[in-house]
Amino acid sequence: MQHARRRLLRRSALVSTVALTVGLSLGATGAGAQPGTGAGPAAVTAQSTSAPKLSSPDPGVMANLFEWNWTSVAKECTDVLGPAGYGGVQVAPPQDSVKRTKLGDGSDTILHPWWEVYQPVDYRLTSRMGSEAEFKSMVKTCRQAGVKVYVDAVINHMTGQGDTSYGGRTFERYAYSDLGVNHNASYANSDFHKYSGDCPSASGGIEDFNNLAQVRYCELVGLSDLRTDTTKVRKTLAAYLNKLLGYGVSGFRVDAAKHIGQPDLDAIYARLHNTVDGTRPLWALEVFGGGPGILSPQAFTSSGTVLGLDGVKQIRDAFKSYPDAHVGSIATLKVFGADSGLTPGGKTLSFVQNHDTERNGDALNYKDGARNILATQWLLASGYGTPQVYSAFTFSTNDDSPPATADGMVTNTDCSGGAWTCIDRNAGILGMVGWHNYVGKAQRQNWWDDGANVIAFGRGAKGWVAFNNGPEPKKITVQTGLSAGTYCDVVHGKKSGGSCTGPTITVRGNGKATVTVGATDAVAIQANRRV
Ligand code: ARE
Ligand code: CA
Repeated sequence: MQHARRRLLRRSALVSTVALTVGLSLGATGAGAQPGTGAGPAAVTAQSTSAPKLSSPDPGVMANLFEWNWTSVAKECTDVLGPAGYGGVQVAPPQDSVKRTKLGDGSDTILHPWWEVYQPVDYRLTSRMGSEAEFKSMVKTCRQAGVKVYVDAVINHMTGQGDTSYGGRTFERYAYSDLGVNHNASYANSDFHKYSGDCPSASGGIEDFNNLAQVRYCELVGLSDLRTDTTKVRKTLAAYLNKLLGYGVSGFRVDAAKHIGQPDLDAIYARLHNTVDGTRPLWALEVFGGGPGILSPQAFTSSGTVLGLDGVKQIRDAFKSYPDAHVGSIATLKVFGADSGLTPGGKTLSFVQNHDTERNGDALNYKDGARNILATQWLLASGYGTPQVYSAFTFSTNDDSPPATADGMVTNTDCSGGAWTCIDRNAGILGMVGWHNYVGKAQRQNWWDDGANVIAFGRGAKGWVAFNNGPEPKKITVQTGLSAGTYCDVVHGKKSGGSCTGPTITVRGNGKATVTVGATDAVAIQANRRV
């Protein structure tokens, strides 16, 4: 008990130091995330009554435990994420969703595909990941472990199919009674763009992803598009998100943010309460690249943080494997971030893959094995964005359900059976989470590469790392920027007492070290892990 409490105190001291030193550039993000004057009258009223403007702090490294059930998320926070120094965890959409009782068209073979959760029915937290009580308890447990919780918020639309929900409610499309928030508001026809006349496409769906009105007002893959431009819908959505904030949630990944649009996003954000920590909530907007002008991820950085979906493709192309087994060239990563055309790091949630891109070919995925781990370790070392480590379930078809009961309820994560990837627990990744936290915002220096697939760099005098994406081990002699000494390789070992449980690396008086980096492997040292 005493021991656990001491550990907790130490963690929170660590977290606040990280927030102070690392949070500065994100401080600017938070300020920028405050809606501007164009947010409309509703936003202005809400803002004048809300607490003083505060920025959202740097979340630190986030694990994205996609569709882990709440009990398993809680356990992971306590057993793995907190002790390793993860600052946050992103969880799947927790609101009540469609529960399919029959298959769709002929191509449809899976009754409870993973994507059921993206079809809200109401805002009670009765999902396939667990009950409202389990959700609340998970948030509490994670926070006690020093891990903040970020929720995937599905607020652009309601369901596109089905008639019953995990919470046992029945509905018809465009008529969802008793939503469970905002005095049990309901949605009726008049709350959907289908009936507002704003959608210009013939089919009522988004036929052209470059057409502004279609993107905002038409239906994304046939999902009932909410009139987020009305005060009633904004109030209802804000009531849902404020309920989550009240439970201790620290912010949101906003699903389909491109389809809500900046003015509506700003107006909804202006209605949000502060987090229980007294800061503004994280507002991480899902905007796929490719759209012109106002539809581009860059154009959403004035409304919040954005997901690094273009970065995912650059990482894939540098490492390469999926789907054609070719090796790319990680020497290209000397330039990565705003200088390679991506959104600025301080405004970006960066990752190697998420649940869409691991399936659509845009990204490396768990099937790339060591190469995927290597890329994740590189991301943690790069200093770009707020890095997420994606950890989910294995699949053979794009629609596969996570491991679940016949009824669709997700079963507890079992990291031994091969059904879950548990990448967040990989020992080398855990080592790099600690390394990332230790080097903080230290500048990259002493870049070295072989022109192909071996790279090395330091972060100030605090840490040094090398990656080999090639098929053979490679011996390199390079400047590390660290002072002379023998250091524990935190990718393959841990410092325990005065020694390292894995290999060590010796830095000579001139700062140079001679190191062999294994094939598809990394090594990393940090100034506070000297043996
Ligand atoms: C399912 C069925 C559909 C059915 C629908 C409604 O698959 O056949 O019509 O239900 O009944 C996820 C799944 C969908 C699923 C949906 C609802 O991926 O297959 O539909 O859940 O259950 C665009 C959007 C972007 C969106 C992607 C998928 O801009 O916001 O499409 N991503 C988020 C989530 C998804 C989720 C949804 C949104 C919906 O991350 O997981 O869908 O909540 C170009 C464009 C992009 C476009 C991209 C598509 O790059 O520029 O804008 O992304 O193509 O690849
Ligand atoms: Ca919309």
